[in-house]
Amino acid sequence: MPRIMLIGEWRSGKSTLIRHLSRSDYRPRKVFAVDHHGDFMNTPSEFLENRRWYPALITASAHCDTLIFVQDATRTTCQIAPSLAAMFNRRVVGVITKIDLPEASVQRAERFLRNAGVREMYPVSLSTGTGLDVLREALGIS
Ligand SMILES: Nc1nc2c(ncn2[C@@H]2O[C@H](COP(=O)(O)OP(=O)(O)OP(=O)(O)O)[C@@H](O)[C@H]2O)c(=O)[nH]1
Ligand SMILES: [Mg+2]
Repeated sequence: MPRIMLIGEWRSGKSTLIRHLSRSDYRPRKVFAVDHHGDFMNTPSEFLENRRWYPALITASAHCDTLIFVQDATRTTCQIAPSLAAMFNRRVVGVITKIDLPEASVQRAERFLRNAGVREMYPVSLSTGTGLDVLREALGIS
């Protein structure tokens, strides 16, 4: 299984996504640091929201095969910097969460992720499970 690092804004669904993909009861430590859980690495949203933490993201990504940029489909703004994906010499996958909510727009989330340099995207609902099988297959997770 590939080592996977998750990056995303506050409340975008990073911890919930790790719980689903790892099929375990992941409870993140509430500390301002990269959090390891099996083959998953969770990152604090502050690392994305403030550019002074980018070096921390780049250092942590050295141990990963794949990065997931998590984008909440209900958000009307995006804090992922333009072309951020290009900063990592890794496969970057976009996961669009909360597509079950009425205010969600997959199209808008796709636009945000494209702007961040992401080409490969998977819309999911972590509430209903929609899209999770396709995502697992794309990531090579059983
Ligand atoms: N309806 C719905 N709720 C979701 C979905 N994904 C996540 N949530 C909810 O969104 C909230 C935030 O999810 P988290 O997994 O804690 O998000 P996070 O990115 O880890 O948040 P921080 O660690 O605080 O940055 C939780 O209440 C989740 O249950 C989804 O696809 N649909
Ligand atoms: Mg979390």
